[in-house]
Amino acid sequence: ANNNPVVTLLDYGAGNVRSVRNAIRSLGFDIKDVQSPKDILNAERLIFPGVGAFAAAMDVLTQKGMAEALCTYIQNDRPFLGICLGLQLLFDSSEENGPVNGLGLIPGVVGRFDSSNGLRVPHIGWNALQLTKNSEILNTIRNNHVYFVHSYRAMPSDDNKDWVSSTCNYGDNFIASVRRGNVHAVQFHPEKSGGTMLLFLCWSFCIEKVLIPKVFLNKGHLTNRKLRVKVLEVGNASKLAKRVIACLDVRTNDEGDLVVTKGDQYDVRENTKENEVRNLGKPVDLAGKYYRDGADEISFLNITGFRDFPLGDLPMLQVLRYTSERVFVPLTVGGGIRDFTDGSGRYYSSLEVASEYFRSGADKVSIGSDAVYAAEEYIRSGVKTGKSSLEQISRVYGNQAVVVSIDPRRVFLKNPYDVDFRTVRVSNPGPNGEEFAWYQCTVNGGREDRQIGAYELAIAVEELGAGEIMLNCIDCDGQGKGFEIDLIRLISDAVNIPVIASSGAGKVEHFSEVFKKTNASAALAAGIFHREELGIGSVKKHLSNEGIEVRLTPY
Ligand code: 1PR
Repeated sequence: ANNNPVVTLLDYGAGNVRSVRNAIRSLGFDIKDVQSPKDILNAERLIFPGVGAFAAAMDVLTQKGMAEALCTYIQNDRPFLGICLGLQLLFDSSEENGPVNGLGLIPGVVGRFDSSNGLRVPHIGWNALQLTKNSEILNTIRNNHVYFVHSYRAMPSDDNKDWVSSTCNYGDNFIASVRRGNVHAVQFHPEKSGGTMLLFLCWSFCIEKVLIPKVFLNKGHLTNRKLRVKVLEVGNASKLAKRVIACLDVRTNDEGDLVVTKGDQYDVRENTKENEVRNLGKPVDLAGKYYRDGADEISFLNITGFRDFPLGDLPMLQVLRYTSERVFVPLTVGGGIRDFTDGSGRYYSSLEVASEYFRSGADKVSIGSDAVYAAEEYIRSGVKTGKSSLEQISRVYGNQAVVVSIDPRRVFLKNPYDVDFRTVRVSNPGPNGEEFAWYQCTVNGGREDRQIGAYELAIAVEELGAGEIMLNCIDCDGQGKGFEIDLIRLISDAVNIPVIASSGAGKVEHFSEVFKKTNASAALAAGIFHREELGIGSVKKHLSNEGIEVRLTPY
């Protein structure tokens, strides 16, 4: 018989709660799923990880009679933890596709972040908390960054001040967490906030009963007390941190094994007689290592997805499943997200492909080629059809779940008016003294050039619903000579969504350079991490020494 404590999970089927499940299990709890309102009323501890849109969630809760049960449960001060939408639903109402009524337990209206002053929305990344209430749980993590991803938020007011336990500053001070008695809710994602935040999940349910799951203790190399001290020591959080992302380009090698590979300007084959696919390790192992080293996010790119059908590629789904059981920071997966008809004539929509990735543990999907086609069509016709993969996935899962990966190549120009695309004056002139360049988008892993610039693409995909841009540069990929600053500055100034700078990192100074000279929100690297030339910890330490705020981890 299993004596693990049980957590009841309210998963109303509107989206992916896999990461919450994984986090709860990793803490040594068993999970009981809510099937009926009675299960809510009988729960010993209830976690409500709200996902999807506010209105849809309220509809389901009301239809299933769960809204009433939830109100009763919370009003009776039973142990409760709401996460993200699970916090927002407690308020009076939301402006998301509304106004829509919420559960009405906390006074206030949930509104959208105001992006009119250039604030990047969604708010994605690791930010700091300001405690407004003394709470043992929050005290423990007070100096550490926690992971947020949302476009809507509730604001503190006189009417709800009894509830608010912490705020976070992003544009303005919004409510990061509420607490009253045994009822907790957080706007951030403890399940995605690294090891520190697992403690939050754990303690918010156990501390009163001093029931720290054994599994957790056995796993950690520190006792809770020591860990607590350690956590407090390293914390320095004061604002939104710049993110450091490890990227794993994944493909099947010639023996049929899924391996992490890495190209030079997108060529992943060794310069040998056999011309084999470069093999830098196993995807799940490497992801785990980068997580422990302090990566703020992990990206998997299925780099042959444009020609192979990803749902036929079960190992990739398996990689996501295993990784999401061990890695508690956001996971992005890309490659092959588009409509597809397989050999037997069965049609799969891009939404089905994305849904399968989400179900397997991805938090975001990244779209490359298909986003280029959608942007071209949109620019040509001026009409949003709503049918592109980008639009459909962002409508169902929210734009924070959709990244567009841009693979441009630099084209030098003598005269900036030679092309119809946005050009830049380059910092380093071209081979024939050219002082200008435009950045031409490509598809199919850089194999085909398209008549659209990175600037035009970025603006179009933001309008079509992208929540973030992963900005590669084929010329710099694998070269270790630094990021393409001219390009990253151009794009990060052009859009209001976060931009991830990618391609070319070779030393710690390249990371500080990109953050000092551009408005990138994150920097991504692959080769230097895989070849162990640089650790994520040393990158973070350097950034921190340079006065750039990053999330530090207690390990
Ligand atoms: O077009 O939707 O199927 O998506 C394909 C995805 O696969 C795109 O995101 C595309 O960037 C990626 N991809 C396709 N072919 C390659 C290749 O290398 N042959 N990888 C490829 C792109 C770029 C980054 C790399 C950075 C940092 N790799 O992922 O990790 O450049 O590298 P570095 O730090 O070593 O310089 P679709």
